[in-house]
Amino acid sequence: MSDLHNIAKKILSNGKGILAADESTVTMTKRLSSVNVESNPDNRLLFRETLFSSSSMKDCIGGVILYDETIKQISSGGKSIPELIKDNGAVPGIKVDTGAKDLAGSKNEKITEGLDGLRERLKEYYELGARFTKWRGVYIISDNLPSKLSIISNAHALGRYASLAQESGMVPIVEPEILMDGDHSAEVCYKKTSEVIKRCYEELYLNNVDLKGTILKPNMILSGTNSKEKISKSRVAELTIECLTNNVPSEVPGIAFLSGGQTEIEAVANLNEVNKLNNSSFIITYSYGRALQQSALKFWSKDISNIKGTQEVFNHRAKMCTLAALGKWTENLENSK
Ligand code: 5MM
Repeated sequence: MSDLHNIAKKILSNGKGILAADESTVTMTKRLSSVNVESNPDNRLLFRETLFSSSSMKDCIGGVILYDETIKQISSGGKSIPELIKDNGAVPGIKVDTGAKDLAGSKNEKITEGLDGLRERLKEYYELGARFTKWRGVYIISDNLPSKLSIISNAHALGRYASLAQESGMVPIVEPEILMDGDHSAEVCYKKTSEVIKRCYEELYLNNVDLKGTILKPNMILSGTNSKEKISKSRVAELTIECLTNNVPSEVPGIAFLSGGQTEIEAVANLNEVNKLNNSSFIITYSYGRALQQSALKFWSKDISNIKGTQEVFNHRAKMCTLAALGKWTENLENSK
């Protein structure tokens, strides 16, 4: 089996998931400001290092997605951040897109940039220890959106990125994120997500990407944040599984959801339900940013020197996510802190 297949499996197996700690400095500054902590390189490193050295890393976290600043930082113990992550049993990864910018020709939509010079940046990240990468395309739902232009151009970029990542010896995470914003129904989310994912795989085929050495990071099928529709978690799971089995080629080893603004409990309960129903060949797990970090960040902000306490909060979240990735999460376990 090729190295890429092994890396993808290592990241996803045994209920492990991915910690998405790849917030750009702008996003991280928003997160830190929301809890009244100054956003500077030292504080960003301290919070992230606290998570990366938690005891739950070994059993729960298969991979950590880093941002350019973090992959080059040195931890307080003197190890590089990729080394610290590796020593704690996980694979270091890196976000390689340079962000979603306004899409010319379509008002309100975005196109993710970062292809220029990507081959050279990938080489540098590999040397720094990264063994997987991530690129996120962002789509919005409203009457006629996402447009054909957004679907085709974001998929094109994802295809070219994935091929370059594999050429550099790293597993590409392909993340087409349909935002939850809007008043649309879950049926509409299902239809649009299907269209987006289908087009992504057409481009991955075209770019000769080895699908067994990739991971998909999609949204779950949910109704929009402002929708009046309330659907049960078992309906979310049914629609999500159906959408994925109909549109994701079976060679893809695994799917790791983004949390997308769901609360920590919603993200864990929905993932658990999906796994209870999963009879596909896909490993289905998490690649959460907010749904893994929110409580820990809030706790840490009260006293940024309380490393142990912060780690306990994070360990609980990581454990709950892993139970959900195995379809074994319950509310009792959630509350058994
Ligand atoms: C962690 O947040 C990442 C985005 O940061 P920027 O917007 O600053 O680039 C994001 O790519 C993340 O990996 C995914 O969206 C999943 O995060 P959530 O919080 O949705 O689980």
